[in-house]
Amino acid sequence: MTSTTERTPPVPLAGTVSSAELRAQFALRLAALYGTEVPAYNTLVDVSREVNEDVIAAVGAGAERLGSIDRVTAERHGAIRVGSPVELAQAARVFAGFGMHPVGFYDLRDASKSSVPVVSTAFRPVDADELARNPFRVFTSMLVTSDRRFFDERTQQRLERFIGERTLFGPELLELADRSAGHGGLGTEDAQRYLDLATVAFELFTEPVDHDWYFTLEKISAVAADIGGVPSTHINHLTPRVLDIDDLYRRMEARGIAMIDEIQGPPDWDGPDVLLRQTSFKALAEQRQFRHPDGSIRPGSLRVRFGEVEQRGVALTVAGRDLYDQMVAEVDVRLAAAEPGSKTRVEVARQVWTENLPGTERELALQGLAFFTYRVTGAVDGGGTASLRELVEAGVLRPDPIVYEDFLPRSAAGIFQSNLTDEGIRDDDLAGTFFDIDTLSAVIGRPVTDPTTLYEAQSAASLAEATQTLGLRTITTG
Ligand code: OOG
Ligand code: NI
Repeated sequence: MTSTTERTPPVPLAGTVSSAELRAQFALRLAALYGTEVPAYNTLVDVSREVNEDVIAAVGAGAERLGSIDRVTAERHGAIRVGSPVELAQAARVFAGFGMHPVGFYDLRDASKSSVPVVSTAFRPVDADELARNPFRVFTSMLVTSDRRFFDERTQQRLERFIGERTLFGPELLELADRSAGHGGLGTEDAQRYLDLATVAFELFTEPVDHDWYFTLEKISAVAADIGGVPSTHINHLTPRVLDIDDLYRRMEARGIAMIDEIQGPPDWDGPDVLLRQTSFKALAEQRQFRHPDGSIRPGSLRVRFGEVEQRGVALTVAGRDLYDQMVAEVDVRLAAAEPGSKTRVEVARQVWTENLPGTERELALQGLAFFTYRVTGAVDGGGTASLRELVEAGVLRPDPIVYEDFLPRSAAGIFQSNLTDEGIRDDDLAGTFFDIDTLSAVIGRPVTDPTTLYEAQSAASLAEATQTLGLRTITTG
């Protein structure tokens, strides 16, 4: 695995636009584009801004505990879907020029009840200061055409031929992206060209869609049709970040926008925000031109693109994540045992969380369940050993939460799923194609980082610095 220092971005030359500036511009360009394609997105952004302003007015500086208001206001994630290893490797080059690297492996084939034949990663900045400059990330899914649970041999071949014949990212775009990645930015003119070409690559196609091919695929999986049944990739959704997702959900419904039934991820509860909570409005009908077998071209409608919003919390350690996964499983068990309709998932979850998860950030830190950096706010007699607990309890160290920058497979599957009108077809008697973080790294041609190593490194560096500042030999944890 590549270390964090090896990933330190190259310092851009004077007169160039840095990859962080390029990334911020890229996020703005995509937002402008997506707002013209799916106007309901603009409503979501407006409501998100209102919610954030109200939280800041009510809570003040405390609202910035998980990121400055400037960062949160500008923060977006996008989602795109590609059809082959070649397309994914090229997407990785396009994103690398914006200082966005593959982090995390998500297998949505097993995480969903319905037919979602993709594996995914997220391209995002990895260093804390790059994240602070602009945290734009893109959840990127690749269709697994060889997976027999979804595609028979004939469909696989036809898919691979169709996808092999299209070009998502042209040579000029890839060349500019490589140059930007190598130099940490581009000269002003090249920067504009790179942004133009990269934005156009994610614009919705206008060419007609082969009607019969699209709907053959849609019967198997609407996600497969959206990837392998159309001439190019496009933004599936763009997601703003809010400080109070429950409030946002109510305000969107009050405006008459149909939201999915539930907020995905952790429940609304009295303890600290952890990981990620997400919700979305349902995919809207959009017109496309379809080419029919008799050669005629006629309009029809599709539902694939939607709007999503998220609230982020503190990143969990491996132990914290295990506990989280156990709580999710416990909620399923209790919900299955309850009288149908007597309790909502959120009600059950709130109960399970209250019983199992510490209700304060401090205890999350001291029990090693979540990641924090530590600020020195006092002094001790140097030279010896002290425990993290005694230092925090004496007010010598103050834990600051490290925000979760990644995604949750079950929520991602829930988001995919809630927007499918039909479950599709999946034959679980057949073996799937094997994929893990290493196979995905091989496809991309560069290592996909395990997100936990990034949080761990950040937390360990801050403890090492605190140990030195306090003149201690060691600070013991756990
Ligand atoms: C991606 C769905 C996952 C998220 O935020 O969890 C996702 C997609 O629909 O392509 O974006
Ligand atoms: Ni998303």
